[in-house]
Amino acid sequence: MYSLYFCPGTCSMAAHILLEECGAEYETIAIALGKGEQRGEAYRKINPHGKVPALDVGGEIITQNVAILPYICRAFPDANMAPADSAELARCVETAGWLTSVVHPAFALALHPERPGGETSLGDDAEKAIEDAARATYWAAMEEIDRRLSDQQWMMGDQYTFLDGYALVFYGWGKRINMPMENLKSFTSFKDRMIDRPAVRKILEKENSPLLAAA
Ligand SMILES: N[C@@H](CCC(=O)N[C@@H](CS)C(=O)NCC(=O)O)C(=O)O
Repeated sequence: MYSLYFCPGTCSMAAHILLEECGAEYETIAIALGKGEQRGEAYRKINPHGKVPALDVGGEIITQNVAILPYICRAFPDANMAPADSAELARCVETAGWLTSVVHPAFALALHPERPGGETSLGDDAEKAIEDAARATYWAAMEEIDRRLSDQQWMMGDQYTFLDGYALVFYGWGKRINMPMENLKSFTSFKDRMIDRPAVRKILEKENSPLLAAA
């Protein structure tokens, strides 16, 4: 039995989708990020870094999407959610690493350009410059994913993998920061294919995702 600490609409959706795709037995524990629950004493005992997702596997806590997603795939080999070939697996993790280390931080800065200043306001001009740079980085990443999907149906080609649920998170975030995601035809078709998958739809419904309203 797995317990997933998550918050709707955040990057924890990738693990949520994957558990469902794998047919895992799991429960979910919602952490109210908007109320700061991730910084509270109780959740710090689960993840001292105060972030979702965290996956509890019989008392062993795993954090970070790049660790959680391959871990789940390995626990459910029959679900075939990770490439069997070592080089292909490395490519898959490579893209997950890029999403987590480049694209995710760009989204966070686009949404909260004031955060680098901490307690001290950086001023409107500096915050605007941070926001503009973050949005440019994010949009370039969305275009890169769109190009990648132009001649393949899934992020890794013919095989549907853990990377697909993770990529969907970023499509949703692009909409959230008012980017013209529908102009990215291949990425948008991918989003539609994802929504057609029963496991994905179930999680989007459970997380009350705006992606369904837009579909
Ligand atoms: N690199 C981490 C990032 C985790 C992360 O930043 N999660 C966000 C939600 S998308 C979070 O918990 N934010 C709460 C906060 O920063 O206070 C991963 O991929 O698991």
